[in-house]
Amino acid sequence: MPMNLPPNSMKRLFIISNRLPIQLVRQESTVQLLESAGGLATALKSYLQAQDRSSFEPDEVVWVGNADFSRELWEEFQQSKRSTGTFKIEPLWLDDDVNDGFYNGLSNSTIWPLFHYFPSFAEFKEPNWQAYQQANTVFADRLAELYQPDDVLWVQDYHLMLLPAMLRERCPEATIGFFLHIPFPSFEVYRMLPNRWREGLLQGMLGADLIGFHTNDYVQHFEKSVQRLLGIESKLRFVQIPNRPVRVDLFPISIDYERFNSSYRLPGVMAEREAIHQQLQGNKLLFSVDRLDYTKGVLNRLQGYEKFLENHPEWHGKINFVMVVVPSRSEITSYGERKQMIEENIGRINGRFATVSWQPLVYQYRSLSFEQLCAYYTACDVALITPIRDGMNLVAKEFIASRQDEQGVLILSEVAGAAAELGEALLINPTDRVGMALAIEEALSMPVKTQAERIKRMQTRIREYDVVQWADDFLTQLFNAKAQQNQWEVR
Ligand code: GDG
Repeated sequence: MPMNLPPNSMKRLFIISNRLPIQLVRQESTVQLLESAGGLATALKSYLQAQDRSSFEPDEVVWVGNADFSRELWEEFQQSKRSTGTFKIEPLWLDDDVNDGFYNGLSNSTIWPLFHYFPSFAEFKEPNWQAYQQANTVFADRLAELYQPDDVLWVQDYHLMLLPAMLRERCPEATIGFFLHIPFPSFEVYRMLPNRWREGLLQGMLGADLIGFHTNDYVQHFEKSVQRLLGIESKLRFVQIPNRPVRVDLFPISIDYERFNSSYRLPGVMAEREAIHQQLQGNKLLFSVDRLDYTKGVLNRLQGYEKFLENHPEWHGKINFVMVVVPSRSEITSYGERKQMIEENIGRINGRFATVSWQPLVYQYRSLSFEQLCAYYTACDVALITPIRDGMNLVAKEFIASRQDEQGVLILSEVAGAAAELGEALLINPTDRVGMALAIEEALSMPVKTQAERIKRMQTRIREYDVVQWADDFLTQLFNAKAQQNQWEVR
């Protein structure tokens, strides 16, 4: 695709997300820097770490987001003159009550459930909408202070949907991109938001020059909502705002393929894998890892596995399912309740099938190190990834990339964004327990040659469109969209 501006015309790249990708914690007398988990942080950090492969060379990358640490800790860290890595950090601090209404409230108890097709979990509380507006305004005001011509502002995700328009108001000439990491739901679901909110969020996003989604479906759902609620048509992927058409397109997010693929031979990963194999004593291994979230389909997965055990007594004693659930959003009631339900179901299934020498389910409620994660990806026979909805799902791509041995089978929900690219996986409907049980059986009996053929095809696709390609594609289109708008104005 031709570039209308030279790639290095970007002065600074601002990545703007709700949370920063790092945490600071005090350990004894020093301040330690820890990495934050989660899809958005993993993807963008991977991009920044692999920036030597990118065609964009900003003078500086600045990550703006809410701090999980105090101002005092930040000052102490700065005084120690230690670096935060390949990018600078610009922390923000929201008042506690604003943060609660914004983060736990509107972001995670309204937009998150609704956009993942859980309308019955969605709350519609006016104070939360106010807090959401206030939080977005704090971001906008700070960015307006920092902004200089030729900076690029890349706003991330559903917490900051109002921000692009607020930035446009404060910095009219700015180059602004917006990327949504979660699904954009169908119009019939989106319209369930109160009128001012649903129109406000769309107007907010339309402050950007380019709006990116993971899949074609999400793009179409967005265009339809803009047309039905704002009466603005789209043509050839441009929302036709007078004088400033806004580009919308799909950019399926990806991973650092090489990092996962080469992890296969890391000494730490090899040692962990060996330890797992010894514990398995020849048994087959099913593996899953997700944040604790009702969208990830953990309960359905348990029920599918239970059905499999029920239908296949011949597999009893010969298979283990390691299910890792990573703590997340524990302040929100629906998340705590879900944890209890998951643990009750695990207890029930183990109680139903376990013997003195065999436990069908091994549950770990914690996060794994990178080495442990890759060891499980490469030790398992089947990865079970069964979200009820998922914007993309990076775990699916990481599992495929890490299989340098070209073995293993991916069972993947058809409503994860990743399903659009990973058609060689065994695609299942996450609500269909019988279908899931059949897929487990099919996966366990798949010939190694077929496994290799499928994995190789998926690996080629992920390698060709890795996270660097994803970000470069987005930034290239952002510059093109801006240039096209400028031509439009001249006309
Ligand atoms: C959102 C969207 C979209 C998880 N557990 C551990 C661990 N992880 C890492 C995985 C992966 C990331 O966290 C999770 O990414 P997902 O994409 O699967 O899910 P979300 O956090 O919900 O991400 C999602 C994504 O944004 C990007 O746009 O794909 O649809 O919901 O990278 O590896 N990493 C380690 N230990 C763990 O225990 N080291």
